[in-house]
Amino acid sequence: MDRVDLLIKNIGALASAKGQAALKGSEMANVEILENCVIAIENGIITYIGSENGAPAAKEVLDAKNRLVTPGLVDAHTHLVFGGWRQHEFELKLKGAAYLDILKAGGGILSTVEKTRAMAEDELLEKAVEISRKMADHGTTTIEAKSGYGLNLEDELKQLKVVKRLNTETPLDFVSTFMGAHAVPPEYKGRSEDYICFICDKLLPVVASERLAEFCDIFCETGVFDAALSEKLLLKAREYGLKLKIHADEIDPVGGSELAGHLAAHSAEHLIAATDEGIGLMAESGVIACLLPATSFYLDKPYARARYMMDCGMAVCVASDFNPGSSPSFNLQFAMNLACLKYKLTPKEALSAVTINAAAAVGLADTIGTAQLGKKADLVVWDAPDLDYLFYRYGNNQAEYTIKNGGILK
Ligand code: IZC
Ligand code: ZN
Repeated sequence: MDRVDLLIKNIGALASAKGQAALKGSEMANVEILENCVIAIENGIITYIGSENGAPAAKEVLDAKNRLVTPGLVDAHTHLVFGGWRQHEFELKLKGAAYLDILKAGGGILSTVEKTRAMAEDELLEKAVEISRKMADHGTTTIEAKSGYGLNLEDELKQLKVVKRLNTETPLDFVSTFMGAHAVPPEYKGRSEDYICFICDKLLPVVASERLAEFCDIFCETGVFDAALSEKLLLKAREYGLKLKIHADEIDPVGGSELAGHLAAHSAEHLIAATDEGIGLMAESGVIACLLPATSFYLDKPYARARYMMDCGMAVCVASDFNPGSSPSFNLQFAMNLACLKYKLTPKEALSAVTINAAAAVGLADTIGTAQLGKKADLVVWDAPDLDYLFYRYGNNQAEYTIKNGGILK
């Protein structure tokens, strides 16, 4: 018999959910722990999980040394491709300037737009490749990445092309989200409706025909885009075949979660200020709650009501929201700690939130998000003996090995 490509042996505990769909509410605790096992990988796919006795011979063996293995982390919400950083706003923020006030004054997202427009596609790519490498070092194997720092035809397409190239020029998988409606650009100051019309008429058709995105997202927020404009854009995006995401009620309850429910959006993001009614509507229509606790931490805001959403039957996903403003950390492990400490998720529930539910949030639950036969061999060997330990420690990178499509990246 031919030898398989890779055998991970001496796995102390393999922790993984099962299945090909998001886990809702109490189902999120359905994580199985298999002790003392091995995993065989062929052509990037998991082909054997079980005892070492029955395992196939392998060309390469990785010794997990009795540590914990989980599916690779899926970061289902990032603004990965951007120019510059925003350290010049840090003191302002420490002195009490609010996120939306900085944006209103032409800073925040708009300061990143200026720097992103000024960078060439290749430079943006180089920066994103470098960051994605570090994300993989921290256990992340699939990344959703949004545009939204171009805010004109040329620079939005430039960002989306970078995401497309990341897929071919790095070992990781990227899911592309078009977020031209991230802010009102200076050229359209005070004319948000005209800008949405521009996106609908000029940008969306190109994004769709060049197949540059799978999802469309919008920042539905006070002073950015209201619920009516958000609905207009998202309905148009759906006509073009894009799946829908919505930054809903991050800071103020402006009808974003209700809209997500009415539209049966694929996912709704943030939801810090979501109302009971909005949560009820989203639960009814199967919207995935993509929660971003590192942003609550960094903006010093309340934490989304994850447990309530789960009690209402929603599937909760947790992501980093990595971006240069409200969450300048790509370390998904920190968001996982906060999911336990602030949302009060158990380690099993929090693991589901960053694996199977995150995979579902980016439309990939059939191929990633669990360690199961036939799924992609995206795995992390943690410097941890068990799942509780992984979530209880914080502040240091606990990923020992990151395996993507059967290849050892770290
Ligand atoms: O660059 O500030 N919330 N968009 C909506 C962001 C945060 C990213 C940013
Ligand atoms: Zn975001």
